[in-house]
Amino acid sequence: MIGTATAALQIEGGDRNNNWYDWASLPGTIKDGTTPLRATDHWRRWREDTELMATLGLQVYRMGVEWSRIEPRPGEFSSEAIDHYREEIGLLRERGVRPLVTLHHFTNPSWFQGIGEWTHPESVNIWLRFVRRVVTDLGDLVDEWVTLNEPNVYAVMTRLYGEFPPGHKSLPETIKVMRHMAIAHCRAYELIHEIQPHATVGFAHHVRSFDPLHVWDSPMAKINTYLFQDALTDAALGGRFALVLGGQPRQVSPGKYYDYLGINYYTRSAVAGISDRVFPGKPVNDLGWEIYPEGLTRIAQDLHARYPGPIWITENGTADNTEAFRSRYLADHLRVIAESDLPFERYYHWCFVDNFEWAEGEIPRFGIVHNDFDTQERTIKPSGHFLAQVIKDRGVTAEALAQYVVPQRYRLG
Ligand code: IFM
Repeated sequence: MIGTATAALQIEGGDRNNNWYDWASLPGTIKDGTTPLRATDHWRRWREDTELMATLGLQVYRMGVEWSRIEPRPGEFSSEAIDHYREEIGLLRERGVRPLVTLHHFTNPSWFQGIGEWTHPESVNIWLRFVRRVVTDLGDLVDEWVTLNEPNVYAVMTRLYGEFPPGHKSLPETIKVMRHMAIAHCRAYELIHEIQPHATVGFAHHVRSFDPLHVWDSPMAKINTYLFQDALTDAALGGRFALVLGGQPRQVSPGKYYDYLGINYYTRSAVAGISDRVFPGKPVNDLGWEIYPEGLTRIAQDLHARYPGPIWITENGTADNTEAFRSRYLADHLRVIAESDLPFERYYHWCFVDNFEWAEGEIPRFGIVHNDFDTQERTIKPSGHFLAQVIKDRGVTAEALAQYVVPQRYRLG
């Protein structure tokens, strides 16, 4: 099944109650000086967007619910926010688009941020209270869940590189955040199944290929792979916490904590000593990320060998502001999936409408639908028409290839 993915804060607009609104108000934090207050105004335009998804024939949609809207003050839940999401999800279902709901995607209510967010000793329980509420209140409409989005990216960007709020640079804090989030995932997996035994639950893991730039960089590439993603894989999927993540927590026993393997795949890194680079002369997107479709199946193969299960590509997409290569990118990634004998079940393209891309602001465009941020007018891009055609034809026909893909070229880095 094919569709698109997104996150609440990146599209909704209008919410002043979360850490990204606060962060974006500080000078120099967002490249183009924009804030998520505008985004794509999806909070008011969700009907129009949903109808557009249905027009394109999208089969599945991964969306987020915004914690700061649902629990604006600790322990106080907003029935208006819940009702809003119920209406939106209801319309998706009516239009035949199956929802997959993410329970945490990079953002926190300001009050949670204020107490130290995921470094706080009670952070897991505090978030689980929210999870319980959402799953209880939406459970008659949704039974597919992503607990957390990219805990490794969250930990590294908030606490190591300092590019996401609170902008700290501390290795012990990075580890603490990753540990707490891995515990949170395992506990949420159990909790959701307790409330909804038939639920399908996983987390969206940001994984990439780390390949050595020179032969002598091989050990470092292995170390990066382990520290950035594999230690987290073992903790969150298998409940096994290595010493680098602080050892086995009391609250989690080794076991199976996934119903699908959620993979967010974008690129590979060329590891050179302690730096992360890009292989020279390879196709790159507007942000300079290498376009390397084979990495997707390499990663999936490796993950599946250790943790067998159905594979859901919970994100895959590219920054392409001029629509120079997005259809080719789509075709190349769908091809490696189609040619693989791994159990790929879902493909969620990132993203539907161009949106607010965190510290990059509104600059990079990842959407299959163009957004004019001033007027909020949506226009389907050629890649949107291409994806719709692929869904309709249940594959890439020679005609679609000739029309959308053949004329496109990648830029080389
Ligand atoms: O926009 C992000 C998303 O929020 C998380 N995964 C990567 C995307 C593109 O950078």
